[in-house]
Amino acid sequence: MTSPRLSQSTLANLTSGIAVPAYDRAKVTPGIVHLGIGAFHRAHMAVYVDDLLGSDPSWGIVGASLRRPDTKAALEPQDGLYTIAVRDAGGTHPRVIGSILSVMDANTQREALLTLMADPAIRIVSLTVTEKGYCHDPATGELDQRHADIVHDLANPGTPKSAPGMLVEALARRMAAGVAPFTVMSCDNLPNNGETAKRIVTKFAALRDAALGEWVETVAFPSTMVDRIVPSTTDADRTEVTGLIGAEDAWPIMTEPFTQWVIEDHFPSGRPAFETVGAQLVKDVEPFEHMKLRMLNGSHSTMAYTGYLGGYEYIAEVMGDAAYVKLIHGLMTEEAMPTLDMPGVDLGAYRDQLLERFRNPALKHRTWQIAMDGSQKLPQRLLGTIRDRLKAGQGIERLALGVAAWMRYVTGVAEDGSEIDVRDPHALKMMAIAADAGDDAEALFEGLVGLSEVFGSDLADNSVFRTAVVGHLESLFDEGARATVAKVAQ
Ligand code: CS2
Repeated sequence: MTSPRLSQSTLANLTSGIAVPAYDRAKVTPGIVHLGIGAFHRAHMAVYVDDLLGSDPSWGIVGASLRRPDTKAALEPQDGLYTIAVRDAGGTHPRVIGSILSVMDANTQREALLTLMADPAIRIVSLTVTEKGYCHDPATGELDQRHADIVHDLANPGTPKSAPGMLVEALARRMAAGVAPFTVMSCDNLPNNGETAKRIVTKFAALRDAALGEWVETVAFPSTMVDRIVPSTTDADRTEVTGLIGAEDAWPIMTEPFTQWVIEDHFPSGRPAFETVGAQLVKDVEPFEHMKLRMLNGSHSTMAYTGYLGGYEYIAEVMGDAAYVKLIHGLMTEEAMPTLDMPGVDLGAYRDQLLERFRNPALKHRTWQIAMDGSQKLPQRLLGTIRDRLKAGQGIERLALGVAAWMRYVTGVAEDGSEIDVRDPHALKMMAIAADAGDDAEALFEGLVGLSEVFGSDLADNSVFRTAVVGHLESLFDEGARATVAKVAQ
């Protein structure tokens, strides 16, 4: 028997005991537009908002996708409803989320989306557009004015494609109509994500028009530190969730029990009472961002490249290899933690909790998924830590292995000679560099370190960095990832 589709009208007939929205969805009105309605947003912010709509229904979310229409196609027949399925060793625990009122596809509904973003009812525009969605230079955090979408949006400001272009056009319409700006809340894994978003968006606005640039200077861009591990949903997940809830969900979200959200409390146009649903509202998010990017994400990227090369498909499998665990424990303890200044936070306990989360056997988190977009991720995950340590004359052996494994990975050829599907905005450029270098570690390092948008101009000339990374690269080529990890972990 096929199950009915999850929707407002089938909500009452789900398997008994499944948690569903406890508030009247008909009373919820939009207060937030979210750009980049991917799995992460639906496992994180949309859940916090779901928790608070019962006490304040004026903060419903309208989600928008800037690239692919598939989320809209999945959620529209479901009236925006979807399941989050929390997985741990004890099983899969489903809950239906109702905070997303509708989803818009920016490519086909651009004008309607801009009109909504300009509506005074919208007081927050939040973002999970991934690192590359900011159209910036990851090494400096500045707007990349040569980016094809930015060139397009400056020439066609009324029909923008990029996130900065959409934000600025909506803000321009608010300015023209005498409507106060919305607050822009970045929820991406960027350092100082609020400040970074502000720098990029105000630059774009100023390039459009000086007066607009000045007005955008007054917009609030609070920083946030977001954390929840969210692997991509598979067909097997869809089948499992459909069986559990008794209705077909075209796009459930699979996640872990842990969730964290630290938010800079700067919302002049108002905000939901996020603190009542588990978020931490603070004055300065930066230390939390550093801690998370350097410890969680730095470990993740290192495990993704060394793990993929070593033949491990999932993070939990990597964690089954004692040498890898030792490497990651050492990377956090010896190399990342000493660079962090977190009074009142027990970093050792934070590390141990991360190792436990990475071990979650029920979470099928692919190394390949985390390996994506490394050129956008390396600067804040590994290179900042490396710079701090080099300045202090401290060792970088494990961090340098993360960088070397990335360089080895982007050659596009695995250890068994099979092709690696390298997903990265610079993939073509990097694979051309790799093809020229062959298996000459020095030449590969030389070519890739020349990507100044990733490495800036300082690291290429640093002999300690060069020696460490080239040494690891030679070992990766000659002995393979598992043997190299075992050696470096010692
Ligand atoms: C991961 C992150 O895919 C990746 O690059 O490192 O998405 C990670 O799972 C989240 O930042 C956890 O909060």
